[in-house]
Amino acid sequence: MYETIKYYVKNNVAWIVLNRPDKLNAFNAKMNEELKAAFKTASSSEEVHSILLTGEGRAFCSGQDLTEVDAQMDYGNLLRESYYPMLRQISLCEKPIVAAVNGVAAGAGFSLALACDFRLISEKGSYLNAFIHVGLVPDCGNLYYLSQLIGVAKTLELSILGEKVSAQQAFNLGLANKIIEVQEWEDQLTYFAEHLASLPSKAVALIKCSMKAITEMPLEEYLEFEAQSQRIAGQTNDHLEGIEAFLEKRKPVFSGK
Ligand code: T3D
Repeated sequence: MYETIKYYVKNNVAWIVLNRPDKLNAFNAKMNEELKAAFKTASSSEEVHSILLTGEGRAFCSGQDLTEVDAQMDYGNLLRESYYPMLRQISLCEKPIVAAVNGVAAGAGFSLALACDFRLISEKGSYLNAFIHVGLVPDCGNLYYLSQLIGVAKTLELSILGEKVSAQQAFNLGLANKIIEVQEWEDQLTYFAEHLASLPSKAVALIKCSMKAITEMPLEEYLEFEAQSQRIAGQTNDHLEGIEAFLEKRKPVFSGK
């Protein structure tokens, strides 16, 4: 049984629900591990033809749990050991994966939605490339996926300014396949995932594999570059200040050091 997520299969769809609502479904090590296990199970199950990932409560995922980071930590290693195995499991999956963005998707939670094949966003949903607010660089493949979806200029804007992207803006940018009204949320996302599950699985898998072949090699190189950058960013005073300010619920004052 899982502690930090829910997992069940219905009508050939594996539902994976991030389940730490008190922390807006922030990632901790356990959730990373369980998410990886759930994607592995869904990937290998004959019963499962599509996967739907969403969040319990009012958020999709608020990124790394900031109450569990330690200033002494090597973030490069944390990414390599905890996040990348989970992301690789997603990348290896031949079945279509839908991120159902029910609320805010921030930091690594935004990256997680970007790593999926489809994004359905609730009219209450939003994206936030929050890394800059805690003095970090976007990680978990964020810039890699984001620049493929929306281009370099918009990626830079979202990443450096760190402004919230509403559901409508996300749709206009191409970061959502569909906006869903709140009262239709459950029905529409179920319909979408079950429709995907009903498509020719092999053809769907081959399309996914073809897309991956285009990008796989550079991603490995990029992830290593990203891990190095994050290690450096994680050692700055501005990162410490960002974390302290977040925990103290005040505006951070960055020094550029
Ligand atoms: O390699 C490494 O490990 C580094 C990796 C980094 C990857 C990252 O993801 S870095 C970015 C981490 N995420 C963030 O910086 C986002 C932080 N959260 C927010 O900015 C805001 O919470 C949101 C914009 C997501 C939502 O705002 P709002 O006003 O709707 O909710 P809130 O009041 O801020 O949050 C509600 C509760 O959730 C609150 O707890 P409380 O006061 O009710 O007890 C808040 O502390 C908690 N929470 C929200 N996000 C996180 C969190 N707790 C821990 N970690 C979080 N990321």
